[in-house]
Amino acid sequence: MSTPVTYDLDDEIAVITVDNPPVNALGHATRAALKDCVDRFAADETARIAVICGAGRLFLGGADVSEFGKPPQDPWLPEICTLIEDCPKPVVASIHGAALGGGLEVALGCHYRLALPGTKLGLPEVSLGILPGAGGTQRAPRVVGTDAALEMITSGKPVTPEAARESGLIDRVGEGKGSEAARAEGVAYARELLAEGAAPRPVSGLPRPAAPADGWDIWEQNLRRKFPGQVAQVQAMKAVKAATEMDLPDGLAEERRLFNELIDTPQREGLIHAFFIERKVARVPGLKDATPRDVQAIGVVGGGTMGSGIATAALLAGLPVTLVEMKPEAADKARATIESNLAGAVKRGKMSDAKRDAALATLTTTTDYGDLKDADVIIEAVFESLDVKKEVFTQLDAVAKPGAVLATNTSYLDINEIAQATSRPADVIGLHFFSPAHVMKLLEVVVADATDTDVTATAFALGKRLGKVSVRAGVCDGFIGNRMLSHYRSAADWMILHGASPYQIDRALEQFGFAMGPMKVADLAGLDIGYMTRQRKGKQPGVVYPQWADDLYGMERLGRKTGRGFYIYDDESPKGREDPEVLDLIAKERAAQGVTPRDFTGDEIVERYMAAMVNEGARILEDGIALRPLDIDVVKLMGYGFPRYRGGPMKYADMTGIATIRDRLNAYEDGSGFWSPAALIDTLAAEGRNFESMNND
Ligand code: T1G
Repeated sequence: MSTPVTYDLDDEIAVITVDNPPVNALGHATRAALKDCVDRFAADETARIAVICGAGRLFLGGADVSEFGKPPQDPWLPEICTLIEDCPKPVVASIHGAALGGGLEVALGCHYRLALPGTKLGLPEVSLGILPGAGGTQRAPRVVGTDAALEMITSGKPVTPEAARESGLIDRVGEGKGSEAARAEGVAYARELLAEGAAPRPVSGLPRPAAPADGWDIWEQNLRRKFPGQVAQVQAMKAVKAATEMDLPDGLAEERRLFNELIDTPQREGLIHAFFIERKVARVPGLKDATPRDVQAIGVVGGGTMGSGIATAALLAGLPVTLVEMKPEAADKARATIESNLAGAVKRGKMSDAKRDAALATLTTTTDYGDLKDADVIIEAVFESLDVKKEVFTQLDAVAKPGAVLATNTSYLDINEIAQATSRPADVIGLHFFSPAHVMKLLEVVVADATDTDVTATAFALGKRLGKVSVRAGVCDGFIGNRMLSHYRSAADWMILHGASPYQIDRALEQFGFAMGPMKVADLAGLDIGYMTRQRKGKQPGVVYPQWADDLYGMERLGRKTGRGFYIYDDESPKGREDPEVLDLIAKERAAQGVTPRDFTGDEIVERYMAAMVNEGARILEDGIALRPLDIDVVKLMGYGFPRYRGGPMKYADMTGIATIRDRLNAYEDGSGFWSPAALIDTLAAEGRNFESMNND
């Protein structure tokens, strides 16, 4: 078994290389081998200086996240960082690709630091519900100052090598890219340091950092506002505060104490779950041996908001686009929208001016379907009408080259019917983008009955190229995300009819962690969207019909875009204020249905809402619309504002207890059937299993 850390000499320079693919995570074996190599360097009389670098695509990806929740094994990472720092001979960190979390903390234990261009340098631990636990909260403030360290640690955002050099986090930006260049640059730097007679320069020798300019109270207030309900950020701030009040050894002990408090929190469990499923979701059961088709050019039909957004996403990924619209002026309007989208990307630093110009040079807007003849994937994004889409696909069938993938962006229509409008149903698939399509990362890949597995594989490969997190879904009304949304929105309607106010529901769910409550979301999307859906679906047995929402539509109160919906939006209250007339509409409907309203607590609102969400998720699994619970979690986390630190609705159910969810549903059931638990929930509860046990199926 090869060692995960190697030691070799380049003259008097010891080169310690971490080689633990895929990301040089500092798991137990790697930590033990790294410690052995540092000890060997200290004892090696030939070696006068050491360089630590990484093999493969990056320096060090941090602690091994899969070890969290298990008993920690020594040597512990903080000890290794201190061992390096206390080394009697200088140690250089030569960084490429990424130095994240414990990876950057190892570098901070070194005496000199170099990074190659394009390297990500960060302390992202709070995004996992923890804090830098190997000295980062103590050493970073000493090196870059308290304010810069607080920003880096509480945001979790990486910095560039150039910014790191400016702040003093690193000493120099090297040249080249990749592990070989990192080694060469590190050795050259070490040789320079030897020539200068450089001595070890431990961070522990730096003075204790000062308190932040704004003071701790302001920092804490800001963190609680920016990260509502989350605990890691304020806890990390407390660790940095210890750095300003204690000597390094005591500060390290306080950091360890604060770190250990976070390790056992539900938020750490939820965030780690989210981290892993966002990667696992792409490994779709049954797709392993499928071969994606080659994609060099994209066609888009329809230049409205979605079509232009999809075209923008393809251009951002360097793919040429041919966009077809019905009329020249519509095609021109689509081009203008795309240009505006790309200008926004340049403004956000996602694209250079030159790349934007080059991308636009590969955009063709036309009214001639024949111009789609060379496209490898054609994505339809026209009006949500089955007849219109079937007509479009008939035309595509006539012009698309053999083997071209024909995709529809429909958000709920039957893709099997659309596929049957062509002579090549095996090449037809759904690519459900979320608006704005060039920004939202979620992509539902909707597999129809006849879709070939290599077409599905092509869709996932395209999604990855577009920077999306793709989730496989089956064909039904609303696929995964919108089908669930429809059901838990009806749970909210049930509660409104029986006494809860829409504003109380929003408050309870925002307190639970949703960025926006369902009524605010509806006002933002436009109440006409919900109205159209209800008209399409009609009244369903056992499901409360929100007549008050239809009344608002009839009053042309469509939400933000008309200044009034569930809330009133005006200069006095730009974020919306409650509307007594909405409560009157609801009271009228309760009276019409003979319902006597009762009080609801915030807890009951959340528990009913979540029980309904989980219940529909279980039915989606029973119907095979989602293959695994993790697919459902990813959809809700990436596309519907579900609080990330709870890991997703199915993770929430596991952490709550499946039997508890079942018992709640049974207690709620009022004879309408709306609340009765899905068979899968009964089965899992009876077998003592949970949804996680289905994620490996
Ligand atoms: N531990 C374990 N596995 C990891 C990992 C990690 N830190 N990072 C990535 N992986 C796995 C990942 O699940 C995937 O597995 C594969 O590696 C490739 O990942 C003490 C306590 C490094 C920028 O937060 O940001 O240090 O799906 O697809 O796009 O204070 O991975 O192939 O089976 O993302 O090239 C802090 C997390 C940990 C970094 C590379 N470190 N990782 O991106 O590859 S906490 C992080 C990343 C800590 C200390 C604390 C990215 C990457 P699979 P990938 P990539």
